[in-house]
Amino acid sequence: MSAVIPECRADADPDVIYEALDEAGCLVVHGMADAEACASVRAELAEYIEAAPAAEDDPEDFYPGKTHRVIALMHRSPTMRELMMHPVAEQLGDRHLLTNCTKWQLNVSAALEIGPGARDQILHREEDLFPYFPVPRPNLILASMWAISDFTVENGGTQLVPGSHRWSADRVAEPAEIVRAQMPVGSVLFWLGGTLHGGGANVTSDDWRYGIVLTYTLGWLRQEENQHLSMPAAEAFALPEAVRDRLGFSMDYGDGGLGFYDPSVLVAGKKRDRG
Ligand SMILES: O=C(O)CCC(=O)C(=O)O
Repeated sequence: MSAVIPECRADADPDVIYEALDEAGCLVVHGMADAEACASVRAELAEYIEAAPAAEDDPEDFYPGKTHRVIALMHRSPTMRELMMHPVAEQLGDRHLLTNCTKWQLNVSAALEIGPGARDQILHREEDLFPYFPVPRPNLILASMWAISDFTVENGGTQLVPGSHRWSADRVAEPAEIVRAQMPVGSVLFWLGGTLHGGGANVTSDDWRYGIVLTYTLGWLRQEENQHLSMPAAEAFALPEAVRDRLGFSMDYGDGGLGFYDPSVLVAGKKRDRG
């Protein structure tokens, strides 16, 4: 039997959405962003994408060549900040991550534009960042990929191995167990931190496949992308509290005060800026 990524609409029952994701380890949700929002994201990030180098050769590396990569998206794209707070993403984060923390936070924000000639990325698990936990690991990460262009089998649609979030570390995916995400612009692919996946090859199309990756992690883990350096503190503290929390500018109150700070330092910083 060939592998399948389940699909649903953003207005489906939240329990049905979570159960589909939990069961397969991946899920495409349609109708998450309208065409106007996707065009705004493109416009806001255009100068950074144009400036991002896409290696011409294709090294035997974790990251394939012929791909534009841009990070710090919460600083660079106000529209992406709004999309980050989409109720479906919030509900999935709560259901998946609050099992192991009291606050969850953005882990990585990256625009990935895969160009003609790019090869398949090596399959990996987002949670491989935390090798100290044995596989299958407890819930540590939720990942999402927002389609800013159509994703097809030909143009680099993300490779996924449904069900692999429950596999042991030594099981290797057979070709028939790997499926490529196909979705129209405005849909979002969600996958769990334990699900094997990787960028897709783009060897038969002339398109640049454009997706925005937002991954999330537990409030008490270190963020893979240092959000405190990707977003100036003064800017973070001008954002609504819920957004700032999602960026990780708050404490995880579990059994203590991880991430405590003195707000008067921020005020002092502002005074210094004013000269
Ligand atoms: O581009 C994709 O579809 C997935 C990218 C990915 O998994 C990565 O860059 O680690």
